Amino acid sequence: MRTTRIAGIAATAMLVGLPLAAGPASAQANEGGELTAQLSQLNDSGASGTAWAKVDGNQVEIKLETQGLLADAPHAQHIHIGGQNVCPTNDQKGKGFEGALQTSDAADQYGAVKVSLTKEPGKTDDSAALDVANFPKGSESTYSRTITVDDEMAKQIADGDGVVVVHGVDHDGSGKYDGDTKSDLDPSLPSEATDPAACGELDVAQMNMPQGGVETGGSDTAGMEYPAAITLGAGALALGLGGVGFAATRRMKTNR
Ligand SMILES: [Cu+2]
Repeated sequence: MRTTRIAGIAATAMLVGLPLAAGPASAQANEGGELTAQLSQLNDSGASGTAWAKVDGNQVEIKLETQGLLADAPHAQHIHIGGQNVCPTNDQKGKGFEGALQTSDAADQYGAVKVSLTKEPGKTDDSAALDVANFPKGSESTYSRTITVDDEMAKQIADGDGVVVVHGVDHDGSGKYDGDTKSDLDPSLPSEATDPAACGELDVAQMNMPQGGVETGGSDTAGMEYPAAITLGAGALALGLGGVGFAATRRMKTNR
């Protein structure tokens, strides 16, 4: 029994070794420079969105579509970098109105503002983080701009460390930014104007991975495992590999 199990694990390692050696290497390099993000609501804002970015040298081309935001109000939007480079969850509480999450409450998760996604002619560095006049306004928007960043930021974004955060939440349903709670970013503003409404992690797009799969070549196993990894993502890949190990163990038992 023990021999069988060890043999099963060894077989799993062999099967796993091929796709893993090729997959992450090509993903980390992010040769295509493309990233995508699905934005989901924070603070029960009802907002959502999608983002796509392409890093080419020091140029970051970014498109961002948002829905479900407070109508007729400006919405600050940024690429944050730092912390754990992740989004908080919708139910996460903070120091704001009735426990609302304020921007700084989740700084250890998504880091600081690094790129301000303003429209022309707004500046795009962190000094423009609250450049209200140049951010998209309204419940939904389609934003597109190519922004120049420094080497470090370009690398971090390309590596998947960027987090897109859209701000502005009408907690009390009054239809505008108001209330007694002051913004943690600028005490002259109500906190509603700057509280985070939606968040999405910019992950390396998987589109160019099939080429890497072909390059490993030669093995039916790599050919089978690789498309599964692309379609289902890393989490499912881990589950799939567990299944392979189980199947291998079963098969060896049967063979005895
Ligand atoms: Cu932000």
